[in-house]
Amino acid sequence: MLSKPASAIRFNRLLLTGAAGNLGRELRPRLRAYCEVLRVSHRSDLGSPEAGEEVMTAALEDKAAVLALLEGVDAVVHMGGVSTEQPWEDILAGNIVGGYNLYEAARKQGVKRIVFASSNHVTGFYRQDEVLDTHVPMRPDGFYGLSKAFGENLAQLYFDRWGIETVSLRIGSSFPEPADRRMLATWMSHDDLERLVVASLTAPIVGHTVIYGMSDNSTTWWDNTHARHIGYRPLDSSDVFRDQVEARQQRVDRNDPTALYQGGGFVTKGPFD
Ligand code: 15L
Repeated sequence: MLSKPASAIRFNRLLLTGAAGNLGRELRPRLRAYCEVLRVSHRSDLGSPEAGEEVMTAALEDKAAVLALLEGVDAVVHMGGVSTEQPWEDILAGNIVGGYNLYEAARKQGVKRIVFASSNHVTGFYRQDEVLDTHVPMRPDGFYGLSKAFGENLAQLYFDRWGIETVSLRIGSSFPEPADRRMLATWMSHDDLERLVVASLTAPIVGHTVIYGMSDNSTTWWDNTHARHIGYRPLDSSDVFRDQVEARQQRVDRNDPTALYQGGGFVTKGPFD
């Protein structure tokens, strides 16, 4: 966790959705430092609030619950929804219907900034020998990536029609350490995730900006030139793990689609029926 001065508090009430998910759990204690009140939500009960928190239970497909969730909120960090390839019905409920409910609630409640956990799987069918900027056409690698593409388009619509600003974070692989060679390119430390979310919340003008969520890795497939106004500066790098990752995974099969495409294992997952 980063050390912050008291002046780090910039919001009255922030909402964190998906607070019990992998990245929600990481962000929950970190975001408390940036607001007077952190409202945390999940589809299942989160138990008692920590100091400085409000806890709410809301399934994203429940329109009325999501409308109540956004009442009195300055900005949203939207980590909720389905975060891997899953049966279509779950993706439809959490990411498509849920995304619509969230933006409709933002419009009705006057919330003006959303930081949206999109995913690198929006462009997962580009090859690992290509370097993409954030304006290339989407090439989702599955139904999950497709739902994140919908989320980004939803964000664009709500900015163009109603002026609600979003930073869509195409998050790579945010884990304690890179697990394999692919993650030498896609890895983002949890401290860099915090830096990215805070920069996205506080940049003065963002419209709808797309930015890849990665650390300062030597191997990279993504170029954030078009998002430099966000002011995100990663301070960590997968490079410190390179030797051990390469020792663990000495060979890469060039004929394996999961090695060829940026989406890795996601390019062959599902559908599930
Ligand atoms: C994602 O979008 C997932 O949420 C996460 O679990 C990782 O698998 C990540 O992508 C990745 O591409 O490594």
